Amino acid sequence: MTAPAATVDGFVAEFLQNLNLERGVTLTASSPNDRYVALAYTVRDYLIARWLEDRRHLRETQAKTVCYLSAEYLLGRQLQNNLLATDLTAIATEALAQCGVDLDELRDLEVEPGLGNGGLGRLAACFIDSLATMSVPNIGYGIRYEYGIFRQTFDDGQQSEQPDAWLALGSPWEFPHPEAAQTIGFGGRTESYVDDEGVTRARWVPDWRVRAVPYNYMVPGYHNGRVNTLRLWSAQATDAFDLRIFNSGDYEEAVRAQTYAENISKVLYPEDSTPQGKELRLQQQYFFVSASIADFIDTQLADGADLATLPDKVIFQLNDTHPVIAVPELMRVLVDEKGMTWDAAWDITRQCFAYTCHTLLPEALEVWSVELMGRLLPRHLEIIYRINDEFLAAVRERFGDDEMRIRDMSIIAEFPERSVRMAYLATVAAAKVNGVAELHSQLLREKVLPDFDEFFPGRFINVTNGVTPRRFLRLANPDLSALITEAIGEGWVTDLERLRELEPYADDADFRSAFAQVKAANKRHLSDVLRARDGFEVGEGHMLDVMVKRLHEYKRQMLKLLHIVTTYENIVSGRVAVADVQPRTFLFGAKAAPGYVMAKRIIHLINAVGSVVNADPRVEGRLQVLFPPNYNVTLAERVVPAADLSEQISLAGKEASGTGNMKFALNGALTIGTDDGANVEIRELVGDENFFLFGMAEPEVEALWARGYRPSDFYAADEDLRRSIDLIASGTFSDGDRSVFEPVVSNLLYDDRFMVLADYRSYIDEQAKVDTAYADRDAWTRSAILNVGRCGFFSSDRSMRDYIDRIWHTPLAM
Ligand code: 9GP
Repeated sequence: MTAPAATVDGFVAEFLQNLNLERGVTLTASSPNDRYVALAYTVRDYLIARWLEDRRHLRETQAKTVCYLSAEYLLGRQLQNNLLATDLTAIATEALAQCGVDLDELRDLEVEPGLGNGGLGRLAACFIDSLATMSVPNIGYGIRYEYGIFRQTFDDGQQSEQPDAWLALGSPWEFPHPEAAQTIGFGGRTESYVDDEGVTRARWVPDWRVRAVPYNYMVPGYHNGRVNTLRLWSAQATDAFDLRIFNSGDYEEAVRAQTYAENISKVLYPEDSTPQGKELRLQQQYFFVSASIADFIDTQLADGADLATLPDKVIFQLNDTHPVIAVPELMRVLVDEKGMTWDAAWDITRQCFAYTCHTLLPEALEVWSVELMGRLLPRHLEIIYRINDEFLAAVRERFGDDEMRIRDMSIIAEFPERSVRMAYLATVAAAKVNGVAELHSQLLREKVLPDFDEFFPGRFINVTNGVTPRRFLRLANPDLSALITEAIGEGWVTDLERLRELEPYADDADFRSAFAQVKAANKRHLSDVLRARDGFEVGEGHMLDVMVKRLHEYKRQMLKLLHIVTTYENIVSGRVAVADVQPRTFLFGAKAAPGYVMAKRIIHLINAVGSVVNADPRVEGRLQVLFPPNYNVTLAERVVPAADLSEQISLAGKEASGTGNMKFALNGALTIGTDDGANVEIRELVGDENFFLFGMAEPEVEALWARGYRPSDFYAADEDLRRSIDLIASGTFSDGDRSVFEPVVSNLLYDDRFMVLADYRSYIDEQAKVDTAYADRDAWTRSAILNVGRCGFFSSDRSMRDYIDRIWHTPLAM
């Protein structure tokens, strides 16, 4: 099969044909959705030949493949990215114009697949983009949730959640393959039996099953003709299952069973960093990893391939604890289904997995109760027990009968209930365990898993996260991209370290002026988008101060809000002249997990403060608070290029890495941040003078906890803080009703787990420095250029090279 001619005429012909054949309409009778789908099919047509060829080649060469196992992929819109990858944007624009169709209008029709919560899922999407661009053999495996992350709306300033029906109009980017479905078992029991050779073996007899149907998505590399695959699994009832119940005459029960099975891939769990330990979630996890392992062995390995060589063929990268049930699953397949000895299977398994930990929050390290695991996956529980027994025997051999240590290192926890610690299981099984930023990896070794680090020297390493420059610079910020290309040539898009060549331009007044114009144009563009979307306007000439990320107490949106309230209070009480305040638009974007009550209260408070501030003539033209609902990848692509100031203000030691911080710096925003996650590395690279650092470092946080932290002491000692908290408590932002935000206030004064009050003074003082710095616009622009020039390290291409060198040892090209 060959691709259509990459010419305007070729594109027009293909587009019109797709309208006819795929949509059954003519151009004149077509709806916008028809045109969007036909366009998507046309772009696909240019990719398919390469895709088929790459898949054939991969099967033939049996090159070692990275199987990325991730419960989340936050992809963002596909159309523009695929046009960029195939270098078809100009041709498509012209071809559509000849048909009287506007490409931009069609682009805006696409509903992004929101199959992730935040940073973790977006990272997975950046990684598969980089692997394709670097021609590394890769299959991304995950779940095709029918409903992705909820759509957020505000009712009276309070979050409400609507289902995300991203598939309502179908998705032209997916290729369903029901014929390649896998059958996944659940429940039942295990039994032992004697095989033909007289060996006693174990087997699992599940009592219900679902079908896992793969949907393939193309993952094109940038301008290299390479197309990798993302394979997402959708759950369907098995025929056997339905028929059995149906034949018993219970039609309703058969329908119920079908719904039960299909529920598995129905909806993405909306908890970010704090999994809830729900049964359905374990079902989802096992469902997709079991299907993925079977798929790899059945369809990627050559017929009759020797499974002993599996580690030469694949590395399964575990994206957080969510897919860790893959470890006992591979053991089960090798021992129970393929007849290997336990030791041989364990030897293989240990080489086939690597584990990335993305958190430092203890509550985010998943545990599953033994009761649930035994009920849902009885054979896996047996396997986990045996892995644990052998591991603890090795620990005993090395350290003697140190019961305390044994208890601390056991994969099975005894309190508060017997449960399986998935991070421990992953650590025991993985060839390498990595954190996602230098500080995070260090804390992981020293604080979270120190016994394991001692026991497995060299197993723990760091790979600092990165972001794809294709989507977050080249696509999202076309004007800056053009300016960069004009200065240093094209190569930076796939070799981001080349941005270093921009450094001398920071001292070039013409370049600074052009750079500042791009920033101003991006702000106007954002303003246009927000006006159409939410009726908002970014203040003309304002500094755009942005905090966009999931709403979580550790990220400290509350601290940002206290800064806003302090600034406002200082003006309205007359202590600070309005003319002395740098005009700023504060922009928030944040979803809260639907069950996270405090996070939702904070959203309510941000909106409430915004309503009062935005309506107060005393600060008009000076302060503005915008909180567009439903922050997602599509909006991020508009916000990031427009920002002046990037807020990365988590309590030190809590944010594993952050990736938004990288996107902003690469787009020329200056960071105000704590010494946390990848902020540390950003500051090292851009230089102290181009970064606003504040707050306690992690050891100081620890020391304060150890001394005994009393937030009310900080409240009592700082007048600005007192006035700000009192203003919130007074009901000023809640029509005089003091009860509305009382829980937020009490939480700050009497609990404050994330030490907002302890870092308040330092934050306010640093914000004053931000104001002063912004007043010298030219010097600010210089710093912004240096941020761009020095952040090439944060390309996900570099992250992928680090994974290849330090963990995967896969070939760099097929
Ligand atoms: O919270 C981390 C975030 O700091 C990091 O950038 C991202 C990607 O590594 O992962 C997040 N972790 C989770 O969402 C759950 O562990």
